[in-house]
Amino acid sequence: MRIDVLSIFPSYFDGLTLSLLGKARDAGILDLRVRDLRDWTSDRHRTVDDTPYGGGAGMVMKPEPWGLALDEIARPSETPAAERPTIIFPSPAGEVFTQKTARELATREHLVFGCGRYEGIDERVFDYAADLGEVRLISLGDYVLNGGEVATMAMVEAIGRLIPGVVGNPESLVEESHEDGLLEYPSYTKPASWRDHSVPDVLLSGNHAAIDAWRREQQLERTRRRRPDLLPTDQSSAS
Ligand code: 6GU
Repeated sequence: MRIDVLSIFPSYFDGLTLSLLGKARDAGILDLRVRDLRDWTSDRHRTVDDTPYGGGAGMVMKPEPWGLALDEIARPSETPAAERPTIIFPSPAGEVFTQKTARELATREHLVFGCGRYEGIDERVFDYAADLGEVRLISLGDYVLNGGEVATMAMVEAIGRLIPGVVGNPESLVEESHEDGLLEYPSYTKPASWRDHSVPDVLLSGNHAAIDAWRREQQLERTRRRRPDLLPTDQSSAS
């Protein structure tokens, strides 16, 4: 998979060279390219923002650097078979990113992330990008960050670890929170008793059917308690 990131703070993404994703890059499974949006400016100050038409607080990202950058990065490739890129703009005004979104995007050949700052990007950039690929505005959740960089890092990590070969043991992908629509069960390791807290007896029993049943019940119980919104609504008790 190829992932291009456009940002005015490319050094934010240095962390993606660490750990699993760094290994995936070294192994050639993930071709991650981080680019500085200011490389597509031509004025002395490398300006990427301007005041908003109609007034209002803050600055808006100018369309011109985005247009030039997308022309270079998202333009249909010379390879005729290659699919059009999926162009993602992290935005608190977008659809909410979930494990389902990550699974869907992990099947793509080429993702482009456009990280906005300030009050946002000139709306025409999204229209223009739609001529080059599939455009998605995606939010991490209902809170506000200062820009798209942290959101992009979260999405690249969630997507990247689903690419075959990135996570060594594919079984560890299956047993996680959200993969089966429930929160994951609690995990314990040695010692069996630690500072007066002991590991639940069933996990020491060697009875695998009982362990499976206990883990399932724990998943349901903590999902009911912490994230009832994840459970199907009970039609039978509807008034
Ligand atoms: Cl994707 N961007 C910004 N700026 N804030 C956010 C967000 C994204 N998701 C949640 N808050």
